[in-house]
Amino acid sequence: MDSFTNKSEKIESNNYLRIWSSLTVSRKNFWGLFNSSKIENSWFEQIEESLILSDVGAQLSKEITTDLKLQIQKDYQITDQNLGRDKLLKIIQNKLEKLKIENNFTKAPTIIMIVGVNGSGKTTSIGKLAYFFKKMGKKVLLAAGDTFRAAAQEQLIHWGNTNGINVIFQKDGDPAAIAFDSTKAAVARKSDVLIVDTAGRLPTQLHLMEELKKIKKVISKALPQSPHHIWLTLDGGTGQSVLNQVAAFHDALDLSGIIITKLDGSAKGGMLLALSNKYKIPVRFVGLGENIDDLEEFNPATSAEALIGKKT
Ligand SMILES: Nc1nc2c(ncn2[C@@H]2O[C@H](COP(=O)(O)OP(=O)(O)O)[C@@H](O)[C@H]2O)c(=O)[nH]1
Ligand SMILES: [Mg+2]
Repeated sequence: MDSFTNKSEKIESNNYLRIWSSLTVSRKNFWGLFNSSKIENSWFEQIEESLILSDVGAQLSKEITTDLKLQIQKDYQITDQNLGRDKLLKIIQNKLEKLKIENNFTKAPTIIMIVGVNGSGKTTSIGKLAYFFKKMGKKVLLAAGDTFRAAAQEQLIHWGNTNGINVIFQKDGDPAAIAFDSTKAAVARKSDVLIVDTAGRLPTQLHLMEELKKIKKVISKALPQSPHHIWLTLDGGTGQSVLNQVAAFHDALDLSGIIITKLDGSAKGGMLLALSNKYKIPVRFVGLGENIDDLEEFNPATSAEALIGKKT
């Protein structure tokens, strides 16, 4: 029992450190705002500005700041910025909690389709997810459904080889046919999880959005009630414009999850708040680098703290 507790605590703190080190750019915006023993009116303006600079969006930044101000005015105990920070943290955390869901993949096979714009991290995330599921003891199968670029299939085959996982691909194949065959194969081979890669596309490319709907449909023909999940990858550095991507993909496909990638780069993370304000689509995972284990399940408390910084 003891060794188990120690181990899980260690994992928890590792996760914490990784998310913490990822959002430095956002945190910098809040530097020096939690030191003073007095809260002046200008402090609220600075908080609002820092939220905007962290990609939270102008309107939501205003709402959060107004809420913060009201709460602080009501609570006479709060006199210094450090206590004000605690209130801000709670407001942010509460919003992020709306994006959290317990990942639960008990159906076998669970079919997961990954969609998103070019370069948003679909194939890389699939590689990391394969590793994640394999570590859980699950039998994983991958489908190289990005037939648009030959290199994309090779990239997935590489990820498969790294993990000792089978990848289904067809040279010059049709993505819907690959998705159909892979789903049948996942059933026949008694796989626990099948992850289907797709070619990147812009939501404005309507014929390509139709193609995704077709892929979804043929998967359901191969196995009724599937795909069980359709997840959208979003580049964490994209800022506010991700909302348009979410709207279009959700409209077409009824998403059941989002993966925010590249939070380790210059991403500010504020778009998480923007998402929580507008959608009820859970953030399943966050990508924190290019290595196979650079993927974490989304954690609202850790992310909130990483966004604004620790107590001073
Ligand atoms: N730093 C970093 N790079 C990432 C992450 N996820 C993907 N990438 C990189 O982003 C680029 C595009 O990724 P890819 O998976 O090919 O995108 P796709 O076109 O959506 O399949 C590649 O160079 C990846 O290595 C991440 O979480 N962090
Ligand atoms: Mg790809």
